[in-house]
Amino acid sequence: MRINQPQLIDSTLREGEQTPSVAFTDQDKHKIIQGLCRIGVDEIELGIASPLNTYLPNLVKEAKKITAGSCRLSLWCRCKAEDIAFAATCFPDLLALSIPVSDPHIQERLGKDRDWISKTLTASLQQAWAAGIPAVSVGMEDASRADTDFLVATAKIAQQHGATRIRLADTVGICSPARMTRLVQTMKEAVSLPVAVHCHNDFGMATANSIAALEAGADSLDATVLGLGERAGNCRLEEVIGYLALVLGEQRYHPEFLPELCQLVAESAGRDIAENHPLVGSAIFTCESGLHQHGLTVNPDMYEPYAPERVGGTRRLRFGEKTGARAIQLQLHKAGLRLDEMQIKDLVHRIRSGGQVLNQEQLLRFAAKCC
Ligand code: HCA
Ligand code: CU
Repeated sequence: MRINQPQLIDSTLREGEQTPSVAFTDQDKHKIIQGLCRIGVDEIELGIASPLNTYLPNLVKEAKKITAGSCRLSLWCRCKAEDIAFAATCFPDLLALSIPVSDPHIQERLGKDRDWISKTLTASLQQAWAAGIPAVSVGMEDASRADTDFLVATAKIAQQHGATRIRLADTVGICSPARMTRLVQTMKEAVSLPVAVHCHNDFGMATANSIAALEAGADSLDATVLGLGERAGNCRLEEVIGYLALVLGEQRYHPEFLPELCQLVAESAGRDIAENHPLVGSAIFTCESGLHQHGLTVNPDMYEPYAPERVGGTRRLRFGEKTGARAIQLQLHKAGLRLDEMQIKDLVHRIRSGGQVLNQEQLLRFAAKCC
């Protein structure tokens, strides 16, 4: 499926830092910005513009030095006059204004009505332009639970008042790919602005929903490293970079730098990376089962969607109770070791019942001892 050339917005330093107990130091932030830049993200959301976040003007300044114009630097804020005024003093390349669009958020949380939302959004956009902010995105919070007519009407207001793009937030992660597809199509039909999506991972579908959005015509997506974010987090940057670069052949991103960046964020956030974590888990290229080992030895494409080296990994074969005769035979053959049928049978039996898992080197040593 053809997709528009996507724009990746990283929100590790904004939504990612909303994760309980995650607080990046300035130094962490600088290194993360460097890593994101190297990978090729198009925009970095640096934080929440609020007068309480006094560190932000300096962070934007530092980020400009680090990125040297290679990606857009944005700030996120609510539609509050003092926050927008503060954002302007930080000189971001773009301000991501956020406004709730679902009735529960509008009525129960804010105690307002739809009309108030429309007026507030209009005033906020006018204020942002008047303050000299060069680009303004409008994020529609809880878009996936909003009334479609009001969602469209809000997007039209954003367009009418010059918004640079709109962003649909699946705030509680309830979308499925098909639902996300419909949401994006509705938006693309309603306005001529670039459409972004912000997907949460409450049901493990954030990446699938983000890719579905791109396939449905969306122009940008939000992601965070390791999916850091509220609750189950957000769309994982490593997964979308991986999919775009390694499956769809998008050349602008550099998945080979993912392990380093993910490790850095994991350490800064005090998180472990599961060994089977997509793209960056330490064991994702380790194989022990006979069927897969045989296929991998014939041609790695059989059981790998991309070469491990593309993400700085190495294929590792392990030989133990799941390993079959054919896979072992192929390994020995490749190493120039010739065993007769009886010897192979005996070797396989000993490996499978030995209660140990051997690596390739250990297998060869073990086999040499046996013959
Ligand atoms: C949040 C807000 C947000 C906003 C997204 C956006 C969401 O819950 O912290 O402005 O595009 O998920 O709705 O992150
Ligand atoms: Cu969010």
